[in-house]
Amino acid sequence: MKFNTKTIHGGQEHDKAYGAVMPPIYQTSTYAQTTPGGHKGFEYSRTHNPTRAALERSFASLENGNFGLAFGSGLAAIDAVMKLLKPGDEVISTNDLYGGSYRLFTQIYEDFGIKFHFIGMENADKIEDFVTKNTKLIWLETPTNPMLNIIDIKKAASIAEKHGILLGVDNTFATPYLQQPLILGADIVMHSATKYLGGHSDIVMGALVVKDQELADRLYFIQNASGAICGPQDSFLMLRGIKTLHVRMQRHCENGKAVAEYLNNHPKIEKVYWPGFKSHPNHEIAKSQMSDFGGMISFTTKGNNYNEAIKIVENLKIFTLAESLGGVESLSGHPASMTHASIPKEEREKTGVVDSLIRLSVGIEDENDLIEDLRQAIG
Ligand code: P1T
Repeated sequence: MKFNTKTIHGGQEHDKAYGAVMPPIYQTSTYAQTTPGGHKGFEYSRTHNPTRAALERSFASLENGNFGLAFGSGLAAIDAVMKLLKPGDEVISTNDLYGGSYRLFTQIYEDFGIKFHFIGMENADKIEDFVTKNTKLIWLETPTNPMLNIIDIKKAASIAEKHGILLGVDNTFATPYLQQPLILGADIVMHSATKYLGGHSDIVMGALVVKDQELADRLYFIQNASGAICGPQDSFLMLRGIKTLHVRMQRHCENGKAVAEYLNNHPKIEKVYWPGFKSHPNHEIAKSQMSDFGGMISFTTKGNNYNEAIKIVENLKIFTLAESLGGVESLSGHPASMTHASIPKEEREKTGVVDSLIRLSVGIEDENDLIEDLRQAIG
């Protein structure tokens, strides 16, 4: 089945009772048993729910995995991956990553005795320099949030395989429409499904997909034992959102290109971060592992002035100033004071998250309206 068919049919079957084309919302916490253990495969909705199960099959199908897991948020999904680890274990992570992931790693899991190495992975060979006998996980985002760095997944996977380490890829920015990490050798693919998968800024949810049965069993155990699941109503909405993922992503990419090129030619703009530019340091890797370049763009203004950046995001009218990304509507954000505020200033500035950095999630509105909005806001 091709990707554009999988978004609609992947892992789905018509409802057995009435033939409903969409899976029913099984709004139930529990299931009748005829005798203890005498049930139809469902006992309690933390463990299993038929609507969530339909969504988990869809996730698995989109990412070419065998097993999908849905969680109450993207961070709950990452949290489940971290629970695979034990005190003394080490993780090598991208140094440019979502501020909430960094906060989870440094303010919760470091206290539990996990050691994190945050490194620039633009040259993925560097990962190997940090491998020790305790390294259990390589964790990367590509493209990264918010600097749009590109990391060579295949190379990271070969290092992980050589040393018997798990490779987890946060595929939130790319989506499986653009990039399929399991095919490139990753063991775990993760999504903040809140973003492009849901696509309508109305659900908070996380996803994991894996190929390996034993790894899946450990993660299902954690999902049930820790309980950070999502409900049936949200599962239904997520399935509905996924059905248009391919169509939305195509437009996100077209509009993203138009906006990136407009900004790149603007005299007040210092630098535009977007993997579609030939000048992007890892453009060739982006071209080889992604089918297009997406709708996420970051940029800085000349002079790196905090007040000027704030004024631009305040002036934008169609781009809404808000946390999050990946919805049909365009959003702007100021990472240093919003999504990445939990990363200390010296740390975030090392990766490029300076005071004038603005992040755009380019939506699927008319591209001319978006460019006109930027023109009036930047001045
Ligand atoms: O918000 P939540 O669904 O828990 O997902 C966390 C998360 C994980 N990974 C990446 C790459 C993310 O971008 C996010 C959430 N990011 C934002 C809210 C944001 O505006 O960047």
